[in-house]
Amino acid sequence: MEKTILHYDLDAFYASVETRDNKKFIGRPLVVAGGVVTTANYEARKYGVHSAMSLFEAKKLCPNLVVVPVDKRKYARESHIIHSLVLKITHKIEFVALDEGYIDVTDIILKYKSKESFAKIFRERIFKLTGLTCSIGIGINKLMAKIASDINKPNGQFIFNSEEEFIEYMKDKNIRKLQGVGEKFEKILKKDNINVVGDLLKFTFKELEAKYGTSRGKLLYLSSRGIDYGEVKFKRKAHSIGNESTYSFPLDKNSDAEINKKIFDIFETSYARLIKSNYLTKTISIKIRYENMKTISKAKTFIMPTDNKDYLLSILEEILDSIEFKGNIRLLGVSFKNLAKKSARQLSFTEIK
Ligand code: TTP
Ligand code: MG
Repeated sequence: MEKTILHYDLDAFYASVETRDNKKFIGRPLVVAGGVVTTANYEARKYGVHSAMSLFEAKKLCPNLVVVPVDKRKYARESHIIHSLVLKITHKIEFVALDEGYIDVTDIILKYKSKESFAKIFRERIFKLTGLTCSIGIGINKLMAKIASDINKPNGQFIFNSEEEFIEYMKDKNIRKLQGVGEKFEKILKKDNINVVGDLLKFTFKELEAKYGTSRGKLLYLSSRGIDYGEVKFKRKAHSIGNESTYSFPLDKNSDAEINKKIFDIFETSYARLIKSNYLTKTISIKIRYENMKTISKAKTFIMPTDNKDYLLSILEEILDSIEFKGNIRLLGVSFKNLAKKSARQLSFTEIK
């Protein structure tokens, strides 16, 4: 049976939360930023301000810009409210970011008048609960739903009912609309005179594969035709315990001693949390965010769950030794994953009533 997949994405998420909480910001260009813009509201976007831009550059483009610091915990709370709402109706959901997710609504939609009315009700429910607007896309797979949710952004919705409808809409759109076609790939394609999605329809899979390699050929062939067999995967949130610090003055990538000291301090807090929660861990992970917002994490998993501090510290050092810092650092974090309750033990058959 054909599926119905919904993709939702909150509008200017961090910025909308901040505006909701401070009415005097309404209608003013605003960014949520440290040294770098995480998001710009739609008023600021009119000036060309966008995420990943330095705050300095953003202020140059828009001198009367309102700047609000990042409060990740606050946004995570909103995200949690939305997740709880969705989980009340279905577990067929894949949360892909704090403000974004796919829901398989194949069965649910049957109880509603139409896809349009379901999408509208969904947006209204989110607004009522959080005071935030979101955009929704519905398609017969994830690929279509994701592209659809962007079409009438902000506070809008769009629906593709079939591959034909998708192709009809996309054929004259820029190839950048396809997920996976970034700036560099776009340049390559344009050199080959492939400018709009419709240009891809002239090629067979074999031809695209020969030109651009198997994985990119496949991406182009399938996504230009709206084909996607990926399931909505419900992933339980990985349980982890940890701590992280953000630096408004990024740490110099060459100051090893300072960086190490910071990591060990963060470890102390994470470790205290681990002990307090009565968990053992099998994985330590270090997270690093650079000035340009690129975030990496490096983890090491060991065989036996443990909470032995010396052992964990030795693993932490091993990970640190293997990292080469690629830029000045804006955030550091240490977390423990693969957790097991310390008191957990196997029940014997006689204990199972
Ligand atoms: P997005 O959904 O990409 O952007 P958005 O919700 O701000 O705007 P849109 O209306 O276009 O959906 O990202 C969601 C949040 O993730 C965003 O509010 C801030 C955060 N974020 C960063 O911290 N850094 C980034 O580089 C990006 C792109 C987003
Ligand atoms: Mg968003």
